[in-house]
Amino acid sequence: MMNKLNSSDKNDVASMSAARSMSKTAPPTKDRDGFHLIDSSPIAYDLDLTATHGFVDITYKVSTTDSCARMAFNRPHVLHAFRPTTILELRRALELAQDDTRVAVIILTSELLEGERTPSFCAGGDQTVRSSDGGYDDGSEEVPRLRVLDLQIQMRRCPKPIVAVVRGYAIGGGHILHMVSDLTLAGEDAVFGQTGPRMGSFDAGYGSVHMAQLVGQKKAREMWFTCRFYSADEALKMGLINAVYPNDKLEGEVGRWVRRMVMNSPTAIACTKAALNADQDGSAGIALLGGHLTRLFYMSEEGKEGRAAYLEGRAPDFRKIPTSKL
Ligand code: 1HA
Repeated sequence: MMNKLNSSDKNDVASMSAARSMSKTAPPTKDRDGFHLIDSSPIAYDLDLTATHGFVDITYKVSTTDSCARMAFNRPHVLHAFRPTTILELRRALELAQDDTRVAVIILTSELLEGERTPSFCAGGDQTVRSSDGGYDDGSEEVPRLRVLDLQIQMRRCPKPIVAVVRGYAIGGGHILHMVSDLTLAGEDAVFGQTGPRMGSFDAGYGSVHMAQLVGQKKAREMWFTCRFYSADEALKMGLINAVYPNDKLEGEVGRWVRRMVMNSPTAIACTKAALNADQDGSAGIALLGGHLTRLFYMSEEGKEGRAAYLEGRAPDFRKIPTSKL
C-alpha cells in the first residue's frame, strides 16, 4: 500500500488512498495527504526546444511525462545576469509554456556548471549593457527599456504555477524574479538579496510591494536599505521561500512538488493564483480573475444558449436551464 507514487497513479493520489490507514481509530496525521509517497526522482525532460526556438541566453525544455516546462538562465559567465535578449527569450518561452496544453507547471531556474562556476540563479540586470538612457541596451531593441518589468507582469498573469528553483545567488532583479514566481524551492547554498541602492537602482513595483507582502514591512525595508544578503535558512524563516533542500536532493524534491501540483485541478489553481494576486494587481488583477470566470461561463449551458439564440436569430430561453445555484 505504501508504494512510491508517480503522476500516472492519478486515481490513487486523487483519493490519497495510498496514505490511508486501515485502522478506524488511527490518530490524525499530516502524512495522510500522501505527499511523502510521491516519486522524488528528478524530472526527465524529453523535449529540448532551445534550438527549435533559437534561444541563446536560456534553455527551454518540456517534460511530457511530468507535464511541466523548464526555462533556465544560461549565462553562467556572468552568474546568469540578464540582458534584454535574455528577457525577450524568457517572455517567449513563458508564452510557449502557457499555451502548451501538455504543460501544467512551469519551472524557472538556471543551468549550473558545478565545479566550474559559482552556482547562481540570477545576478540581476547585466550591468555591462546598462545604458544611460533609462534602461538596458544590447542592440536587440530600438530603445533601452526595463523589459524585466513586463516579464514580472507576464509571470503574475500566467494561469499556470511558476516555481523558481534556486541554487546560489538570487540577487537584484534576479531576486525579484524568484519573488514574483508562485513558489520558490532552494538548495542550501542559495543566497538572497537586493543590491539596487548600492549600485544605483531600485524596483518600486513588485520588488518592493510584493516583498513586503512576503516578509513584512520591517524586513523588506531592511533588505532594501541595507542590501544585506540572506542564507536559504534565513529566507525560509522570513517567508521569502517555500522550502530548502540539500543541494543534491533539490532536483528530486522539485520533482515531488511538481508531480503533486500537476495532479491537482489546473482550473482551481489558476483561479486561486488570480485571486491571490488580485489585491496587489488592482483592477488588472480583478480583470484577470473576471476573465477566468467569463471563460468558464462561455462553457456553461447559459453561455451556450445566449450564443445559440443570437446565431439563430431568436430570443434566448434561459428558463429551460435549471437556475444557477450561485
Ligand atoms: O534593479 C533592477 C531593476 C529595477 C527596476 C527595473 C528593472 C531592473 C532591472 C535590473 C535590476 C537589477 O538587477 S540591479 C542589480 C544588478 N545586480 C547586481 O548588482 C549584482 C552584481 N553582482 C554581484 O554583486 C556579485 O557578482 C555577486 C555578489 C552576485 C557574486 O559575487 P562573486 O561570487 O564574488 O562573483 P563576481 O566575481 O562578482 O562575479 C562573477 C562574474 O560575473 C564577474 O565577471 P568576471 O570578472 O569573471 O568577468 C562579474 O562581473 C559577473 N557579474 C556578476 N553579476 C553581474 C555580472 N556582470 C554583469 N552584471 C551583473 N549583474
